[in-house]
Amino acid sequence: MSPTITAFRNSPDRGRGLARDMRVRWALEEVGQPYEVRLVSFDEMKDAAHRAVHPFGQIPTYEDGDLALFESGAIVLHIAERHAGLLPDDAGARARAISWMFAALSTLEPPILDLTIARLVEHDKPWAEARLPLVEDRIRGRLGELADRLGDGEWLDGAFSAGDLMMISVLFRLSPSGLLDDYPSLAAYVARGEARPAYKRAFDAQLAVFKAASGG
Ligand code: GTB
Repeated sequence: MSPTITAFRNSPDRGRGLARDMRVRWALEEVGQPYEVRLVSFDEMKDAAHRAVHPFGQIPTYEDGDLALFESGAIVLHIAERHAGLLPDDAGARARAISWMFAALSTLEPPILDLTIARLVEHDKPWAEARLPLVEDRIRGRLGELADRLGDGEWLDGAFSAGDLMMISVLFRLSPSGLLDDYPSLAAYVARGEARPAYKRAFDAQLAVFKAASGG
């Protein structure tokens, strides 16, 4: 049996691959694991049945036999641990790749999410204009540090890993902002991720959902 993941029935990102099912799809494509997708509406996400799997009523989830997981990081780590291709065999390199996954989720993603909230949710607040540059500066600080570490490397630590998959997925969320343009090595790093055949398959699959939902 293939695992089943959940994704938006009508993604507000209009198929741009910004929702967090994208990283799970990408991981499954990288390891060659076929999967099913259960599309859920915003209402269905808040149903008791969905909350039994995802306590916060969100996507993505992952179900495989008796196992039900939520949190994109935990799901990608689970996939990476059970299949070859996303974590190195060497114990130290494996632990470092997992560190990069955590860095993506807990050091880079929070300020990037703050920017989305500042632009989409808080834009009409009286303090929004003053806050936006502070949020952007926090992101720039992290991008500068990340660019320093990446240097002229292809990936963050040797071969492509789940750490890169998660970091690129998080950085990709900056695409609409143009902030990555000031960091050409990071923009190129994200582009290398997007060029991977597994990324393209995952992207096309989530885009097909949007196209079907919008009748196109
Ligand atoms: N920490 C969790 C994880 O990593 O899995 C966060 C999960 C999460 O935020 N899920 C969002 C969700 O279900 C979808 S991805 N939201 C519905 C809800 O909370 O009711 C976040 C997202 C949403 C929309 C866009 N967009 O339109 O561009 C991008 C990302």
